[in-house]
Amino acid sequence: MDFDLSDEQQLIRESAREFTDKEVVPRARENDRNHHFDTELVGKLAHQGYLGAIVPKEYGGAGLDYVSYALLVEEIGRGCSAMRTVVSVQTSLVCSSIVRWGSEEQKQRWLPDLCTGEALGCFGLTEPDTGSDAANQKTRARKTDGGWTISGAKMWISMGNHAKVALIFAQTDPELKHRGLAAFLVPTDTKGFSTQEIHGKMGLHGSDTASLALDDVEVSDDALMGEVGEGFKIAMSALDSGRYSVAAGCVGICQGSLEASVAYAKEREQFDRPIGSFQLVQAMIADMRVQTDAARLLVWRAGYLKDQGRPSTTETSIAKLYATEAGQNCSHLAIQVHGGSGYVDDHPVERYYRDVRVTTLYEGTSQIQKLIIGRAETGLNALVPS
Ligand code: COS
Repeated sequence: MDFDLSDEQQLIRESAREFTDKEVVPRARENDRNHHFDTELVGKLAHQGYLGAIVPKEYGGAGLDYVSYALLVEEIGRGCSAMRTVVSVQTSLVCSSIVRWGSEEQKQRWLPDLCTGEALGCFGLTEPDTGSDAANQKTRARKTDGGWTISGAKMWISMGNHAKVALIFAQTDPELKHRGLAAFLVPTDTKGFSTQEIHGKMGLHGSDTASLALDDVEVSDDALMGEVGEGFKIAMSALDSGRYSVAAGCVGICQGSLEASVAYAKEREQFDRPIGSFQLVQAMIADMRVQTDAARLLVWRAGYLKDQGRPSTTETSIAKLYATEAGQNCSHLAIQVHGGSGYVDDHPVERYYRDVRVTTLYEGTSQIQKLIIGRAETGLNALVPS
């Protein structure tokens, strides 16, 4: 077993750290306060090659391995979860799906623009009545001469208001259940496609979140990605990458919580001593360190399996479950270390605490991850009680 990163991976990590400290961190608080989706910063992420980092070079990506991808996602996640969400959705949910399932024509059409940030993509799986039960899509796709007509609604869609292409999952034949689903690459300027911004989120204020409406949206046959009936597999394989990316982002929140707490505990004095010299404060710091390390190693293990082309669904769920829960614990502890100062946005920990909350919900709740892990461990399906 080799826990060392290669020289190239170390370089990727260092440059992502530098980029995050120089470009992402200074804007994070204001973007959060102003609920501003920072498209200029998205352009900088793209310029760094962080959108589509795992896309092969021939399609405009950086051609990175999954462990390297985790390193850069961790750094962006330490800086700002709203920007990390852009990287995760664009790269893992949209680009990686097109790389794996798209036709050559679809790859040529979308990947170069997605990698340069010329186009943003969104992932249209969740619906107002369809969350954990992802196979139960109400959106319908009806075959027409030379194409498809799609109607339905999607909910909680990151980047939905800015995307040029939406990966839409729709049912073609309800009798077939999950085997009737199909995936479509829908240009968002198609007639009948509209979006609305979702307001009132607890966190991720710098992220764009939308509901989508598809009202008899007509697309040609070349919008269909994969075969009819492969939609559910496409969605699940996208989530294998998306959950990994969310987990890596949460390692960034853990690391950021730890670093902010160590710095504050050394500087803040009470009883004529830095609070970091108190055992109970060190206990909190130790808890953060342990959870950060454990989360990171679980992410790297899942990445190692992905890089080898080996099955990684269970290990990805383990990493996602642990890292998202660790992110909540660490940001919670970090506020405790900061005391009253942690309750306002002078320090990043207040934002970490709000931003991390969604990560045990989106891309599969913690409960869904436990059911996937439990099924793998026992061979018994407890997903839907019979
Ligand atoms: N990659 C490729 N295919 C997969 C897969 C994966 N990771 N996981 C499952 N599949 C395939 C299975 O092989 C099976 O194929 P067949 O039809 O050929 O047998 C099919 O998909 C159905 O799989 P499974 O039986 O596991 O589906 P279940 O209905 O039992 O469970 C859960 C599906 C609940 C795990 C799934 O719906 C899920 O992950 N829900 C959460 C959805 C989610 O994360 N939403 C957030 C959206 S993004 S914000």
